[in-house]
Amino acid sequence: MIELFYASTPNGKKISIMLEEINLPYKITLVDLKKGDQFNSKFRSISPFSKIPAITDHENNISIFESGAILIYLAEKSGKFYNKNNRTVINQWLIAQVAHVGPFLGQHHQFHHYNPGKSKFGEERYFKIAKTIYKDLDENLNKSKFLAGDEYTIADIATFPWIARHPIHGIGLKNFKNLSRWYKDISKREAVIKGFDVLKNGEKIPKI
Ligand SMILES: N[C@@H](CCC(=O)N[C@@H](CS)C(=O)NCC(=O)O)C(=O)O
Repeated sequence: MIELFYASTPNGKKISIMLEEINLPYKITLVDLKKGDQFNSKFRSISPFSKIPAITDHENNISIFESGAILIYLAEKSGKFYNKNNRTVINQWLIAQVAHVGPFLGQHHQFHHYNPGKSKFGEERYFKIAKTIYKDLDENLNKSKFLAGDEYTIADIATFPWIARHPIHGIGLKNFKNLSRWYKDISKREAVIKGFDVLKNGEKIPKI
C-alpha cells in the first residue's frame, strides 16, 4: 500500500494520476496547506522542505519527497511509463517540468491570478515566460505525439496538471495546436480523470 500525502494542487495531482495509471493500491492522507499541516514535524521528517507531494511505500517503509523522484520510483516499481530504452530523453522532460515548467507557471499563477496589481514587473515577467513555455512545449509536440517521443511517459504525467490550470493562465491554450492536441488526448484517459478527482468531490479537468 502506498500512502500519498496530498493536497489538490498540480504537484499533488501528478502523483494521484500516476497511482491511478499504475493501478497500485494506495490511500490518501490530506495535508491541509492552508492550516499549515506541511510544517508538522512528522510530515517534515519525510518531506524536509515542507512540500507535498510525498509518499510512504508501506511495503518496504520507504518514504520519498519531490514529485519527480516519486514518479521515477513508482515508474520503476510498476515498470510503466519509463521505458528503459528512452530514459535519458524522459529524464530531460521530467526534469524540465520540475525545474522549469512548474516553478515558472507557479510564479505566473501568483502574480497574474492570485495577486494581480501587486507587481507590474512580476506580472509581466512571468506572463512572458509562461507564454514562452506554451510555445516551446507546442513546438516540441509538433515533432512527437508526447513530450519524450511517441509513448506516454511520466514526463507527460508531470506536465499535464500544470497545463490543466490553463483557464487561469490567460494565454489561450486553443491557439497552441499541438499542445491542445496533447492536452485533449491525455484528458480522455480514464486514470487521468480519476486521479484528477482523487478526492471525489467532482473536480473536472478544464476543457479548452
Ligand atoms: N519541487 C516540488 C514542489 C512541491 C510544491 O511546491 N508543493 C506545494 C504545493 S503545489 C506545497 O507543498 N506548498 C506548501 C508550502 O509551500 O508551504 C515538487 O515537485 O514536488
